[in-house]
Amino acid sequence: MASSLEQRRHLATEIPGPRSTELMARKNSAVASGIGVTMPVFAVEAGGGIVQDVDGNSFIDLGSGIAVTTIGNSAPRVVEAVRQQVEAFTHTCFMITPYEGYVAVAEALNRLTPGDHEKKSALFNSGAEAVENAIKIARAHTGKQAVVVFDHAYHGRTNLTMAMTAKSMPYKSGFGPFAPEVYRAPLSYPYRDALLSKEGAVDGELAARRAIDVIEKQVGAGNLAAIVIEPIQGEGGFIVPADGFLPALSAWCTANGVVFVADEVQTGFARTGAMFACDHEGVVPDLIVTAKGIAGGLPLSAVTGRAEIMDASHVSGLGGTYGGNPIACAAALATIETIEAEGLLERAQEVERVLLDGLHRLQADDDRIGDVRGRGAMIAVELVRSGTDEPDADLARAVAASAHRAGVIVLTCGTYGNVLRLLPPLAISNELLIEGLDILTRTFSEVQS
Ligand code: PLZ
Repeated sequence: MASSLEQRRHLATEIPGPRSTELMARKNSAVASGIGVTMPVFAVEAGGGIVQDVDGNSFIDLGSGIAVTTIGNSAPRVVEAVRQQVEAFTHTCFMITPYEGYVAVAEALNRLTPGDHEKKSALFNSGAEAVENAIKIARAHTGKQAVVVFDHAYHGRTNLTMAMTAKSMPYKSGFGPFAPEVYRAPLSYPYRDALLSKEGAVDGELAARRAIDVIEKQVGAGNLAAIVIEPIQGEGGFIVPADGFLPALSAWCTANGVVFVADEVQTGFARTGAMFACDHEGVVPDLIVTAKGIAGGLPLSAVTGRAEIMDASHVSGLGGTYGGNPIACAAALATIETIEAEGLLERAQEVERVLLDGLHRLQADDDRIGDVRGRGAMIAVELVRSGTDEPDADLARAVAASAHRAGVIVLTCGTYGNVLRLLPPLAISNELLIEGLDILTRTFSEVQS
Protein backbone atom coordinates (compact mmCIF):
# COMPACT_ATOMS: atom_id res chain seq x y z
CA MET A 1 0.00 0.00 0.00
CA ALA A 2 1.80 3.10 -1.20
CA SER A 3 2.46 5.95 1.17
CA SER A 4 4.55 8.94 0.11
CA LEU A 5 5.91 9.19 3.64
CA GLU A 6 9.34 7.58 4.10
CA GLN A 7 8.78 4.30 5.95
CA ARG A 8 11.57 4.74 8.47
CA ARG A 9 11.74 5.44 12.21
CA HIS A 10 13.80 8.56 12.74
CA LEU A 11 14.47 10.68 15.81
CA ALA A 12 15.48 14.22 14.87
CA THR A 13 15.17 15.63 18.41
CA GLU A 14 14.61 14.53 21.98
CA ILE A 15 11.00 13.43 22.50
CA PRO A 16 9.15 15.76 22.75
CA GLY A 17 10.97 18.20 20.48
CA PRO A 18 10.83 21.99 20.82
CA ARG A 19 7.85 22.62 18.52
CA SER A 20 5.77 19.91 20.22
CA THR A 21 6.70 21.38 23.61
CA GLU A 22 5.50 24.79 22.45
CA LEU A 23 2.23 23.32 21.12
CA MET A 24 1.71 21.39 24.34
CA ALA A 25 1.93 24.64 26.29
CA ARG A 26 -0.75 26.13 23.99
CA LYS A 27 -2.83 22.96 24.35
CA ASN A 28 -2.59 23.19 28.12
CA SER A 29 -3.89 26.75 28.19
CA ALA A 30 -6.53 26.38 25.44
CA VAL A 31 -7.88 22.83 25.73
CA ALA A 32 -9.91 21.52 28.67
CA SER A 33 -7.70 19.49 31.02
CA GLY A 34 -10.17 16.60 30.86
CA ILE A 35 -8.83 15.85 27.38
CA GLY A 36 -5.60 13.96 28.09
CA VAL A 37 -2.98 12.87 25.57
CA THR A 38 -0.89 9.68 25.51
CA MET A 39 2.20 11.12 23.81
CA PRO A 40 3.43 14.72 24.04
CA VAL A 41 4.09 15.01 20.29
CA PHE A 42 1.98 16.75 17.67
CA ALA A 43 1.38 14.97 14.36
CA VAL A 44 1.75 16.56 10.92
CA GLU A 45 1.65 13.58 8.57
CA ALA A 46 0.98 9.84 8.73
CA GLY A 47 0.86 6.90 6.34
CA GLY A 48 1.86 3.25 6.05
CA GLY A 49 3.33 2.41 9.46
CA ILE A 50 4.69 5.87 10.28
CA VAL A 51 3.42 8.98 12.12
CA GLN A 52 5.57 12.09 11.70
CA ASP A 53 5.60 14.95 14.19
CA VAL A 54 6.13 18.72 13.94
CA ASP A 55 9.83 18.35 14.86
CA GLY A 56 10.56 15.89 12.03
CA ASN A 57 10.49 12.79 14.26
CA SER A 58 9.05 9.66 12.64
CA PHE A 59 7.36 7.11 14.90
CA ILE A 60 6.50 3.49 14.23
CA ASP A 61 2.72 3.36 14.58
CA LEU A 62 1.55 0.44 16.72
CA GLY A 63 -1.68 2.20 17.71
CA SER A 64 -3.61 3.23 14.55
CA GLY A 65 -5.24 6.07 16.51
CA ILE A 66 -6.90 3.40 18.71
CA ALA A 67 -7.72 0.84 16.01
CA VAL A 68 -9.11 3.34 13.50
CA THR A 69 -6.67 3.59 10.59
CA THR A 70 -6.62 -0.15 10.04
CA ILE A 71 -6.07 0.21 6.27
CA GLY A 72 -3.41 2.91 6.88
CA ASN A 73 -3.55 6.65 7.40
CA SER A 74 -4.57 8.73 4.36
CA ALA A 75 -5.01 5.47 2.43
CA PRO A 76 -4.97 6.30 -1.32
CA ARG A 77 -8.54 5.14 -2.12
CA VAL A 78 -9.91 7.04 0.89
CA VAL A 79 -8.06 10.23 -0.05
CA GLU A 80 -9.43 10.11 -3.61
CA ALA A 81 -13.01 9.25 -2.57
CA VAL A 82 -13.05 12.01 0.05
CA ARG A 83 -11.60 14.55 -2.40
CA GLN A 84 -14.30 13.79 -4.97
CA GLN A 85 -17.08 13.91 -2.38
CA VAL A 86 -15.85 17.18 -0.84
CA GLU A 87 -15.99 18.77 -4.27
CA ALA A 88 -19.51 17.44 -4.96
CA PHE A 89 -21.19 18.34 -1.66
CA THR A 90 -20.21 18.16 2.02
CA HIS A 91 -23.61 17.80 3.67
CA THR A 92 -27.32 17.87 2.98
CA CYS A 93 -28.49 15.80 5.98
CA PHE A 94 -29.67 12.32 5.01
CA MET A 95 -32.97 12.99 6.82
CA ILE A 96 -33.64 16.02 4.56
CA THR A 97 -32.39 15.17 1.05
CA PRO A 98 -30.81 11.70 1.07
CA TYR A 99 -27.87 10.59 -1.08
CA GLU A 100 -26.66 7.31 -2.55
CA GLY A 101 -23.45 6.93 -0.50
CA TYR A 102 -25.40 6.31 2.72
CA VAL A 103 -27.52 3.62 1.07
CA ALA A 104 -24.42 2.00 -0.46
CA VAL A 105 -22.71 1.85 2.96
CA ALA A 106 -25.85 0.26 4.46
CA GLU A 107 -25.90 -2.29 1.62
CA ALA A 108 -22.20 -3.08 2.17
CA LEU A 109 -22.70 -3.52 5.92
CA ASN A 110 -25.72 -5.76 5.35
CA ARG A 111 -23.61 -7.89 3.01
CA LEU A 112 -20.42 -8.04 5.11
CA THR A 113 -21.72 -8.56 8.66
CA PRO A 114 -22.21 -12.12 9.97
CA GLY A 115 -25.29 -14.11 8.89
CA ASP A 116 -27.17 -14.31 5.59
CA HIS A 117 -30.59 -13.30 6.93
CA GLU A 118 -32.29 -10.09 5.79
CA LYS A 119 -30.52 -7.10 7.36
CA LYS A 120 -30.83 -3.33 7.59
CA SER A 121 -28.47 -0.62 8.84
CA ALA A 122 -28.57 2.87 10.34
CA LEU A 123 -25.56 5.23 10.38
CA PHE A 124 -24.28 7.51 13.13
CA ASN A 125 -21.08 9.38 14.04
CA SER A 126 -19.29 7.76 16.98
CA GLY A 127 -19.07 4.34 18.55
CA ALA A 128 -20.90 5.49 21.67
CA GLU A 129 -23.73 7.00 19.62
CA ALA A 130 -24.18 3.74 17.73
CA VAL A 131 -24.19 1.70 20.97
CA GLU A 132 -26.90 4.01 22.35
CA ASN A 133 -28.95 3.51 19.19
CA ALA A 134 -28.58 -0.27 19.35
CA ILE A 135 -30.16 -0.08 22.82
CA LYS A 136 -32.98 2.16 21.56
CA ILE A 137 -33.68 -0.32 18.77
CA ALA A 138 -33.54 -3.37 21.07
CA ARG A 139 -35.91 -1.71 23.53
CA ALA A 140 -38.34 -0.71 20.78
CA HIS A 141 -38.29 -4.26 19.40
CA THR A 142 -38.67 -6.17 22.68
CA GLY A 143 -40.75 -3.70 24.69
CA LYS A 144 -38.30 -4.46 27.53
CA GLN A 145 -35.80 -2.16 29.24
CA ALA A 146 -32.91 -3.94 30.96
CA VAL A 147 -29.46 -4.18 29.39
CA VAL A 148 -26.73 -6.62 30.42
CA VAL A 149 -23.06 -5.80 29.93
CA PHE A 150 -19.91 -7.52 31.21
CA ASP A 151 -17.05 -7.03 33.63
CA HIS A 152 -14.21 -5.02 32.02
CA ALA A 153 -16.55 -3.73 29.27
CA TYR A 154 -15.99 -0.47 27.42
CA HIS A 155 -18.83 1.01 25.39
CA GLY A 156 -18.24 4.79 25.43
CA ARG A 157 -18.39 8.05 27.35
CA THR A 158 -21.99 9.27 26.85
CA ASN A 159 -24.39 8.86 29.77
CA LEU A 160 -25.87 5.49 28.82
CA THR A 161 -22.55 4.12 27.57
CA MET A 162 -20.74 5.33 30.72
CA ALA A 163 -23.22 3.23 32.66
CA MET A 164 -22.32 0.30 30.39
CA THR A 165 -18.56 0.84 30.71
CA ALA A 166 -17.05 -0.97 33.70
CA LYS A 167 -14.04 1.08 34.72
CA SER A 168 -14.60 4.05 37.01
CA MET A 169 -11.29 5.90 36.57
CA PRO A 170 -10.97 7.73 34.22
CA TYR A 171 -14.26 7.11 32.42
CA LYS A 172 -17.00 7.54 35.02
CA SER A 173 -15.65 8.92 38.27
CA GLY A 174 -17.56 12.05 39.30
CA PHE A 175 -19.81 12.02 36.21
CA GLY A 176 -22.88 10.24 37.61
CA PRO A 177 -25.73 9.66 38.07
CA PHE A 178 -25.71 7.01 35.37
CA ALA A 179 -28.54 5.62 33.26
CA PRO A 180 -30.63 2.98 35.04
CA GLU A 181 -31.44 -0.61 34.02
CA VAL A 182 -27.85 -1.55 33.19
CA TYR A 183 -26.63 -4.79 34.84
CA ARG A 184 -23.18 -6.39 34.80
CA ALA A 185 -22.40 -10.08 34.36
CA PRO A 186 -19.09 -11.96 34.78
CA LEU A 187 -16.93 -12.33 31.66
CA SER A 188 -14.84 -15.24 30.47
CA TYR A 189 -11.28 -13.98 31.14
CA PRO A 190 -9.12 -17.06 30.58
CA TYR A 191 -5.86 -15.73 32.10
CA ARG A 192 -7.46 -14.54 35.35
CA ASP A 193 -10.10 -17.32 35.48
CA ALA A 194 -7.27 -19.87 35.41
CA LEU A 195 -6.01 -18.50 38.73
CA LEU A 196 -9.27 -19.76 40.26
CA SER A 197 -9.96 -22.89 38.24
CA LYS A 198 -8.15 -24.40 35.27
CA GLU A 199 -11.40 -25.86 33.98
CA GLY A 200 -13.29 -22.56 34.15
CA ALA A 201 -10.56 -20.87 32.13
CA VAL A 202 -10.79 -23.05 29.04
CA ASP A 203 -14.46 -24.00 29.16
CA GLY A 204 -16.37 -21.13 27.58
CA GLU A 205 -19.72 -22.83 28.08
CA LEU A 206 -19.08 -23.10 31.81
CA ALA A 207 -18.16 -19.40 31.93
CA ALA A 208 -21.33 -18.59 29.97
CA ARG A 209 -23.43 -20.59 32.44
CA ARG A 210 -21.92 -18.53 35.28
CA ALA A 211 -22.94 -15.33 33.46
CA ILE A 212 -26.39 -16.63 32.52
CA ASP A 213 -27.02 -17.63 36.13
CA VAL A 214 -26.35 -14.05 37.24
CA ILE A 215 -28.55 -12.71 34.44
CA GLU A 216 -31.47 -15.04 35.22
CA LYS A 217 -31.32 -14.47 38.96
CA GLN A 218 -30.56 -10.74 39.05
CA VAL A 219 -32.36 -9.43 35.96
CA GLY A 220 -34.70 -12.03 34.46
CA ALA A 221 -35.14 -12.68 30.74
CA GLY A 222 -38.65 -11.19 30.94
CA ASN A 223 -37.14 -7.77 31.71
CA LEU A 224 -34.11 -7.99 29.48
CA ALA A 225 -33.98 -6.17 26.13
CA ALA A 226 -30.38 -6.85 25.18
CA ILE A 227 -27.03 -8.33 26.06
CA VAL A 228 -24.18 -6.19 24.74
CA ILE A 229 -20.69 -7.66 24.47
CA GLU A 230 -17.38 -6.93 22.78
CA PRO A 231 -16.40 -10.28 21.20
CA ILE A 232 -12.82 -9.39 22.14
CA GLN A 233 -12.71 -6.70 24.78
CA GLY A 234 -10.72 -3.64 23.76
CA GLU A 235 -10.15 -1.07 26.49
CA GLY A 236 -10.76 -3.79 29.11
CA GLY A 237 -7.51 -5.52 28.15
CA PHE A 238 -7.82 -7.36 24.83
CA ILE A 239 -9.57 -10.20 26.58
CA VAL A 240 -10.41 -13.09 24.25
CA PRO A 241 -13.14 -15.18 25.91
CA ALA A 242 -12.74 -18.96 26.06
CA ASP A 243 -14.11 -20.85 23.02
CA GLY A 244 -17.81 -21.49 23.40
CA PHE A 245 -18.57 -18.46 25.60
CA LEU A 246 -20.00 -16.22 22.86
CA PRO A 247 -21.99 -18.99 21.09
CA ALA A 248 -23.57 -20.05 24.41
CA LEU A 249 -24.61 -16.48 25.26
CA SER A 250 -25.96 -15.93 21.78
CA ALA A 251 -27.98 -19.19 21.93
CA TRP A 252 -29.41 -18.23 25.33
CA CYS A 253 -30.49 -14.83 23.92
CA THR A 254 -32.25 -16.50 20.98
CA ALA A 255 -34.06 -18.93 23.27
CA ASN A 256 -35.16 -16.14 25.63
CA GLY A 257 -36.28 -13.32 23.32
CA VAL A 258 -33.26 -11.16 24.17
CA VAL A 259 -31.39 -9.16 21.49
CA PHE A 260 -27.74 -10.22 21.26
CA VAL A 261 -25.66 -7.14 20.41
CA ALA A 262 -22.00 -7.43 19.40
CA ASP A 263 -20.03 -4.23 19.99
CA GLU A 264 -17.43 -4.57 17.22
CA VAL A 265 -16.38 -0.93 17.38
CA GLN A 266 -12.76 -1.89 18.10
CA THR A 267 -12.66 -5.41 16.59
CA GLY A 268 -14.43 -4.79 13.29
CA PHE A 269 -13.20 -4.35 9.71
CA ALA A 270 -10.32 -6.83 9.36
CA ARG A 271 -8.66 -5.85 12.64
CA THR A 272 -8.71 -9.40 14.08
CA GLY A 273 -7.96 -11.30 10.85
CA ALA A 274 -11.64 -11.73 9.99
CA MET A 275 -14.02 -9.03 8.80
CA PHE A 276 -15.63 -9.18 12.26
CA ALA A 277 -14.45 -10.90 15.46
CA CYS A 278 -17.78 -12.78 15.70
CA ASP A 279 -16.77 -14.63 12.51
CA HIS A 280 -14.02 -16.55 14.35
CA GLU A 281 -16.64 -18.62 16.16
CA GLY A 282 -19.45 -18.38 13.62
CA VAL A 283 -21.50 -16.24 16.02
CA VAL A 284 -24.33 -14.35 14.30
CA PRO A 285 -25.38 -11.37 16.44
CA ASP A 286 -28.89 -9.93 16.16
CA LEU A 287 -27.36 -6.45 16.02
CA ILE A 288 -23.75 -5.49 15.37
CA VAL A 289 -22.29 -2.08 16.23
CA THR A 290 -19.38 -0.79 14.15
CA ALA A 291 -17.27 2.38 14.03
CA LYS A 292 -13.49 3.13 14.14
CA GLY A 293 -12.02 1.07 11.25
CA ILE A 294 -15.15 1.53 9.11
CA ALA A 295 -14.08 4.75 7.37
CA GLY A 296 -10.28 5.09 7.39
CA GLY A 297 -10.29 7.81 10.06
CA LEU A 298 -13.44 9.74 9.20
CA PRO A 299 -16.12 9.75 11.89
CA LEU A 300 -18.77 7.15 11.05
CA SER A 301 -20.54 4.41 12.98
CA ALA A 302 -23.38 2.01 12.33
CA VAL A 303 -25.89 -0.41 13.74
CA THR A 304 -26.63 -3.36 11.45
CA GLY A 305 -28.94 -6.24 12.15
CA ARG A 306 -32.00 -8.36 11.57
CA ALA A 307 -34.45 -6.36 9.44
CA GLU A 308 -37.39 -7.04 11.77
CA ILE A 309 -35.43 -5.68 14.77
CA MET A 310 -33.93 -2.72 12.90
CA ASP A 311 -37.43 -1.77 11.68
CA ALA A 312 -38.94 -1.76 15.19
CA SER A 313 -38.60 1.99 15.68
CA HIS A 314 -41.37 4.33 14.46
CA VAL A 315 -40.43 6.46 11.43
CA SER A 316 -38.08 9.32 12.47
CA GLY A 317 -37.39 7.67 15.82
CA LEU A 318 -33.72 7.34 14.83
CA GLY A 319 -31.35 9.82 13.24
CA GLY A 320 -29.20 12.90 13.85
CA THR A 321 -27.90 15.87 11.85
CA TYR A 322 -24.61 14.32 10.76
CA GLY A 323 -25.21 10.57 10.95
CA GLY A 324 -23.89 8.99 7.74
CA ASN A 325 -22.24 12.20 6.54
CA PRO A 326 -21.55 11.92 2.78
CA ILE A 327 -17.77 12.38 3.12
CA ALA A 328 -17.59 9.69 5.82
CA CYS A 329 -19.72 7.39 3.63
CA ALA A 330 -17.41 7.90 0.63
CA ALA A 331 -14.47 7.07 2.91
CA ALA A 332 -16.23 3.94 4.19
CA LEU A 333 -16.90 2.62 0.69
CA ALA A 334 -13.24 3.22 -0.21
CA THR A 335 -12.14 1.52 3.02
CA ILE A 336 -14.23 -1.58 2.32
CA GLU A 337 -12.94 -1.68 -1.26
CA THR A 338 -9.37 -1.48 0.09
CA ILE A 339 -9.90 -4.33 2.56
CA GLU A 340 -11.35 -6.54 -0.17
CA ALA A 341 -8.96 -5.57 -3.00
CA GLU A 342 -5.78 -5.81 -0.93
CA GLY A 343 -6.48 -9.04 0.95
CA LEU A 344 -6.28 -7.32 4.33
CA LEU A 345 -7.85 -10.20 6.30
CA GLU A 346 -4.84 -12.32 5.31
CA ARG A 347 -2.52 -9.41 6.09
CA ALA A 348 -4.01 -9.17 9.61
CA GLN A 349 -3.39 -12.90 10.07
CA GLU A 350 0.22 -12.40 9.01
CA VAL A 351 0.61 -9.48 11.45
CA GLU A 352 -0.72 -11.82 14.17
CA ARG A 353 1.99 -14.38 13.40
CA VAL A 354 4.77 -11.78 13.50
CA LEU A 355 3.54 -10.19 16.73
CA LEU A 356 2.79 -13.44 18.58
CA ASP A 357 6.15 -14.89 17.57
CA GLY A 358 8.05 -11.86 18.92
CA LEU A 359 5.98 -11.57 22.09
CA HIS A 360 6.09 -15.28 22.94
CA ARG A 361 9.87 -15.13 22.67
CA LEU A 362 9.90 -12.12 24.96
CA GLN A 363 7.62 -13.94 27.42
CA ALA A 364 9.94 -16.97 27.52
CA ASP A 365 12.70 -14.72 28.93
CA ASP A 366 10.67 -12.42 31.15
CA ASP A 367 8.29 -13.64 33.84
CA ARG A 368 6.72 -10.18 34.13
CA ILE A 369 4.76 -11.06 30.96
CA GLY A 370 1.87 -13.01 32.44
CA ASP A 371 -0.13 -13.46 29.27
CA VAL A 372 0.17 -12.92 25.51
CA ARG A 373 -3.18 -12.83 23.72
CA GLY A 374 -5.33 -11.39 20.97
CA ARG A 375 -6.18 -11.98 17.33
CA GLY A 376 -4.93 -10.49 14.08
CA ALA A 377 -3.51 -7.02 14.47
CA MET A 378 -5.04 -6.75 17.96
CA ILE A 379 -2.45 -8.31 20.26
CA ALA A 380 -1.54 -7.55 23.86
CA VAL A 381 0.64 -8.57 26.77
CA GLU A 382 -0.64 -8.51 30.35
CA LEU A 383 2.10 -7.46 32.77
CA VAL A 384 2.46 -8.75 36.32
CA ARG A 385 4.98 -8.46 39.13
CA SER A 386 7.76 -10.95 38.64
CA GLY A 387 6.73 -14.45 39.59
CA THR A 388 3.17 -13.46 40.64
CA ASP A 389 -0.16 -12.74 38.98
CA GLU A 390 -0.39 -9.27 40.53
CA PRO A 391 -1.15 -6.64 37.86
CA ASP A 392 1.76 -4.23 37.29
CA ALA A 393 0.42 -0.97 35.87
CA ASP A 394 3.65 0.89 36.70
CA LEU A 395 5.61 -1.45 34.46
CA ALA A 396 3.11 -0.99 31.59
CA ARG A 397 3.37 2.78 31.97
CA ALA A 398 7.18 2.73 32.15
CA VAL A 399 7.57 0.47 29.11
CA ALA A 400 5.11 2.55 27.07
CA ALA A 401 6.84 5.83 28.01
CA SER A 402 10.24 4.42 27.18
CA ALA A 403 9.00 3.05 23.83
CA HIS A 404 7.53 6.49 23.05
CA ARG A 405 10.92 8.13 23.69
CA ALA A 406 12.50 5.56 21.37
CA GLY A 407 10.07 6.38 18.55
CA VAL A 408 7.37 3.73 18.88
CA ILE A 409 3.68 4.48 19.48
CA VAL A 410 2.20 1.89 21.85
CA LEU A 411 -0.89 2.12 24.02
CA THR A 412 -1.85 0.64 27.36
CA CYS A 413 -5.27 -0.62 28.44
CA GLY A 414 -6.94 -2.99 30.88
CA THR A 415 -9.05 -2.64 34.00
CA TYR A 416 -5.81 -2.77 36.01
CA GLY A 417 -3.91 -0.57 33.52
CA ASN A 418 -1.34 -3.36 33.14
CA VAL A 419 -1.89 -4.35 29.51
CA LEU A 420 0.33 -3.18 26.67
CA ARG A 421 -1.60 -3.40 23.42
CA LEU A 422 -0.46 -3.45 19.82
CA LEU A 423 -2.83 -2.25 17.11
CA PRO A 424 -0.69 -1.57 14.05
CA PRO A 425 -2.21 -0.41 10.79
CA LEU A 426 -2.27 -3.26 8.27
CA ALA A 427 -0.36 -0.97 5.88
CA ILE A 428 2.75 -1.28 8.06
CA SER A 429 5.71 -3.21 6.61
CA ASN A 430 7.02 -6.33 8.38
CA GLU A 431 10.36 -4.52 8.75
CA LEU A 432 8.79 -1.73 10.82
CA LEU A 433 6.71 -4.23 12.77
CA ILE A 434 9.80 -6.24 13.71
CA GLU A 435 11.78 -3.11 14.51
CA GLY A 436 8.93 -2.00 16.79
CA LEU A 437 8.99 -5.39 18.54
CA ASP A 438 12.78 -5.23 18.91
CA ILE A 439 12.53 -1.84 20.55
CA LEU A 440 9.83 -3.11 22.92
CA THR A 441 11.99 -6.11 23.79
CA ARG A 442 14.96 -3.83 24.52
CA THR A 443 12.72 -1.57 26.57
CA PHE A 444 11.62 -4.48 28.75
CA SER A 445 15.22 -5.36 29.54
CA GLU A 446 16.00 -1.72 30.40
CA VAL A 447 12.95 -1.10 32.60
CA GLN A 448 13.48 -2.78 35.94
CA SER A 449 10.60 -3.27 38.33
N1 PLZ B 1 -17.14 0.40 22.00
C1 PLZ B 1 -15.63 -1.53 22.01
O1 PLZ B 1 -13.55 0.39 21.91
C2 PLZ B 1 -13.96 3.24 21.81
C3 PLZ B 1 -11.99 4.83 23.55
C4 PLZ B 1 -10.95 5.82 23.75
P1 PLZ B 1 -16.31 6.21 20.36
N2 PLZ B 1 -12.69 2.86 22.32
C5 PLZ B 1 -11.68 3.87 22.46
C6 PLZ B 1 -11.30 6.76 24.86
O2 PLZ B 1 -10.56 6.77 25.85
O3 PLZ B 1 -12.28 7.50 24.73
C7 PLZ B 1 -15.07 2.23 21.86
C8 PLZ B 1 -14.81 0.85 21.91
C9 PLZ B 1 -15.88 -0.05 21.97
C10 PLZ B 1 -17.42 1.71 21.95
C11 PLZ B 1 -16.41 2.66 21.88
C12 PLZ B 1 -16.79 4.10 21.81
O4 PLZ B 1 -16.47 4.64 20.56
O5 PLZ B 1 -16.21 6.38 18.88
O6 PLZ B 1 -15.06 6.62 21.11
O7 PLZ B 1 -17.54 6.83 20.93
